[in-house]
Amino acid sequence: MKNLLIISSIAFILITGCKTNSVKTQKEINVIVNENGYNPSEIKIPKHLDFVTLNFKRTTDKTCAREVISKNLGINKKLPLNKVVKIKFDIRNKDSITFGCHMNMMYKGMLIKE
Ligand SMILES: [Cu+2]
Repeated sequence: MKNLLIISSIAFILITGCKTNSVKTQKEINVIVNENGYNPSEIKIPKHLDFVTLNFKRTTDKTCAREVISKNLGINKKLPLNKVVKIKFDIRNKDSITFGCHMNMMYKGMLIKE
């Protein structure tokens, strides 16, 4: 019985340890999309993060940035007006990632590890 208690408390520590760890490796950032493109367009994230979720919200029709495309990551998502679109970026083994609209010239965004 005592052994079982010890084992279950070790398991508990391991599970909660993993949970804290996964929180540390993820982050959510809000990005507003308007006439000026993605705001912020340059997003700095701590080096130790593995994933970052950007919550995009397009707030105007007067923009060409109506989607988020990142070819390297195979991301291509439409941004409906005034709806939050969550996009998870896998940033493991990457220093930076760029994303943009379909033309990929006018509006650009960048994730930079530092
Ligand atoms: Cu565009």
